[in-house]
Amino acid sequence: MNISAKSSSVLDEAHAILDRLGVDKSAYTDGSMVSFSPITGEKIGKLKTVNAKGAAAAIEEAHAALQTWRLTPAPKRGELVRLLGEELRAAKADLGRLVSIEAGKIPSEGLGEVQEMIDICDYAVGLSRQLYGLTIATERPGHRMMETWHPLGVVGIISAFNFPVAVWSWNAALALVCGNSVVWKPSEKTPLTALASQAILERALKRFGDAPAGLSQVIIGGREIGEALVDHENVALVSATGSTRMGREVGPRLAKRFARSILELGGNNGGIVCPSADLDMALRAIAFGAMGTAGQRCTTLRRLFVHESVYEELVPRLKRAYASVSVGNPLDSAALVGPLVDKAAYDGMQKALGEARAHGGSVHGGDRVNLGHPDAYYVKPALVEMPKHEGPVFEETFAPILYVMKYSDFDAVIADHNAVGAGLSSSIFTLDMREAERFLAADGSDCGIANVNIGTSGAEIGGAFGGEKETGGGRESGSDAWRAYMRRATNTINYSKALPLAQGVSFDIA
Ligand code: UN1
Repeated sequence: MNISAKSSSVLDEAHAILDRLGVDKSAYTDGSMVSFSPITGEKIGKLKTVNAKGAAAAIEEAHAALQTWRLTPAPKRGELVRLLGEELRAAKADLGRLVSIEAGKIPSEGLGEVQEMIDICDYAVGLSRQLYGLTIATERPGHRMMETWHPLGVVGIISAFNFPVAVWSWNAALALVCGNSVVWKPSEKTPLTALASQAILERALKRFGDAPAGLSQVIIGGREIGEALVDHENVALVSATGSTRMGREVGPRLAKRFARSILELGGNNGGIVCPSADLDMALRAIAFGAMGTAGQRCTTLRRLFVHESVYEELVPRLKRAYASVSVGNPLDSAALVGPLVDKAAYDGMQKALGEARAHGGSVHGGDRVNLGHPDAYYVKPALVEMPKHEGPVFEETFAPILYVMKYSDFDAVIADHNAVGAGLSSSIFTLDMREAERFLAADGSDCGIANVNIGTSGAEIGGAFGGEKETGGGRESGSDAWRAYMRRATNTINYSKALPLAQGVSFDIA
């Protein structure tokens, strides 16, 4: 393939954006890793890659940068992230469009992803003046005890195609204000948006002036560079977003060398519609949660439990919404549902639908939509009425499939809701305070995110993002997620003239 000789509007537009953002053309026209646009299925980049040795060199450079960055006052580190936020604001239209081109998102979701990046930058700037520890009462006179938070080290980021740039920014913005350096391995499906984000960061670095070289880098390549991040002794933390299968490999390898991990893995998110639910509101929330981003969010609604008393009212309306939703090219239409990322995603979806049928499920939608691009995979979102919570319902299929089940008993539906491996996001639609509070209580939803009268997807950056069980247990973004990017030291200072031992121990040497 000779990419530069081939002309196409998607390719041309992607290259024009990269050019405007200052990415060197040879980085994406002259290499061996091919990037595709799911919108047309065509090749839009040939990226230069690094191997494990190149990854190790990047890690070592980041480790050298750490030595000065960790001593830079945190509010000054915040200034770099403030500039990154400014550059992202200026580049929002371009980067959002590139996200649409490379990940297939509709324009408002591509732009929304960049907005998430801007939001986390703002958050991190404020945080750079709020990295605090406690002062703790001591049992000894003339002593003071406190905790200090120090930078952790090199932070490795492994991100997925579906939020190709926002997840990097959640981690990088926090890691940088916390005094760490960063090495990022983006998804092999979305390397162009990574180059663009790095170019935007480099603008901020240039304006900042004296940040150490190699402070925050992107490395483009395959599995071996991910392994280099996981195995390199100088990487203190790896924040990895992807499948549970990936997490099962990454987690133990990091644990083996006592490195830290933030794992943001699969989700099999459930929603419950109770008898008192505001059905108009529930309908919209379910539609966005299940069909938005073509079902390719970790937080996508995948399982819906509807009380038998409202099933006949809600489900036909949902079916109509599914039948009428616009599926199309996000770049030249007002479609709400864009393409699946690739053929493997389409095949996975069809396989799950086949299994659902075999379990007695009745499938509405799910067919391929032909837009004249043989290598692009557009589908009608599928709503599947399942007689029971079983079979493929237990699996996360990264595609727009919503399994709908009828329930009658509240305790039983909570048990079914929690019966899957993943524990990322969940929601309940009810106006009954007892049901709402129970869902949020210790014996309610077992997920990291539990919502009332809001769908499962589209979390704000201010809360901690992540989930339990097979989702991996990590937390990113807001709340006190920053603590995972720092190490805590407990300091006890004796300003007295005596040396009392804790717990009343005597140890008087002659
Ligand atoms: C993901 O799909 O990996 O809550 C992240 C949401 C977005 C982030 C999703 N803010 O849907």
